[in-house]
Amino acid sequence: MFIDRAIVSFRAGDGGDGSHSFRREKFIPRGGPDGGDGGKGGDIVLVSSPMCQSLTDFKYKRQFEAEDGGAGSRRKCTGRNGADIVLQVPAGTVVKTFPDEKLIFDFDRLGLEFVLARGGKGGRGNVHFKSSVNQAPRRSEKGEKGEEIKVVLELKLIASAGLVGLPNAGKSTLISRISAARPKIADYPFTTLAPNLGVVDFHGRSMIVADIPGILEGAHRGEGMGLEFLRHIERTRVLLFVIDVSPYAALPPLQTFEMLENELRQYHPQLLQKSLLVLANKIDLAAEDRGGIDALRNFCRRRKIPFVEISALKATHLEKMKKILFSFHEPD
Ligand SMILES: Nc1nc2c(ncn2[C@@H]2O[C@H](COP(=O)(O)OP(=O)(O)OP(=O)(O)O)[C@@H](O)[C@H]2O)c(=O)[nH]1
Ligand SMILES: [Mg+2]
Repeated sequence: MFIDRAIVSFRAGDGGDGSHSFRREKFIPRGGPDGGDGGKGGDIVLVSSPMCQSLTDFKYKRQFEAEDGGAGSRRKCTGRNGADIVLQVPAGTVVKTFPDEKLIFDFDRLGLEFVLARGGKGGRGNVHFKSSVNQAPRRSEKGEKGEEIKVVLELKLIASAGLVGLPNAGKSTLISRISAARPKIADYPFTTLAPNLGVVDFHGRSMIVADIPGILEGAHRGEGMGLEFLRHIERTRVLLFVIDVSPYAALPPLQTFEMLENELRQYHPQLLQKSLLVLANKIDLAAEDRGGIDALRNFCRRRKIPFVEISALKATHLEKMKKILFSFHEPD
């Protein structure tokens, strides 16, 4: 199962208590204080790792506790430090407070490390409290409490371009033609239930394209799979609208475009400020009457949106499409 959102509680370890003990040895009558310090509690650390692709692990375990520090003991022995817990998250994970969802940390690339909850400091043992006026301090400190926090982990895939379209438009077919991704493809809606990423190469350059589940009219009200998956294309630079222009499509091409645009607007108007590229797909099936396709083409011309007729299935005009796609994409 692909999990891209989880609510998880973390508790760092408490610091160990300081000790108050006194040196007791046969020939040293008043040996003085020798109570050691408590150890530090373990931290909870998150790391963005290439080994981790989704937040699935947090579906099954929603509570993590790092180890407490050990108590100090006699002969100035410091307690053991509690072990840290280091958890892997995929690059693209954002950490937000629960329940108000304020941003705490953004793992926007691989290899980042963030201490989410700090272990408590160990308490000081009574050796530290000896002074000229108090040779036998009975005082020692308690260990500090470890931090506790409940957060929302949310995955926003890191892709440069996203495929947007009605169910069955041919998005997965397209990504399977332009990258090594092999998503499930079938002649029914909602074949894709989780996003797929593909790396697309073009003359020595490459970019990541996300194939996401199809969007229906009313998705912003929860129709179909809703708009949840649009979160994955929030960060892309380019949106590719894949529009079925065959006679078997659910809606005429221009109407499809308008519906998709409207759903995106409802989700987040800023999505529409990205570069757009309209792909009229399934031209291999296009009818003699091209009225619908021409209406969409003319509309795109007026709006200055690049428009390419393709057949994902037959791999027609995909080079032309890639050329435009890469013209939007400046190397990071
Ligand atoms: N003739 C023709 N059929 C196509 C073309 N592209 C996709 N198809 C077919 O359309 C159907 C749906 O293709 P998918 O790639 O699964 O569509 P999708 O947009 O990923 O669908 P969802 O995952 O359900 O949103 C499949 O039967 C494909 O073979 C094309 O260019 N020409
Ligand atoms: Mg699909």
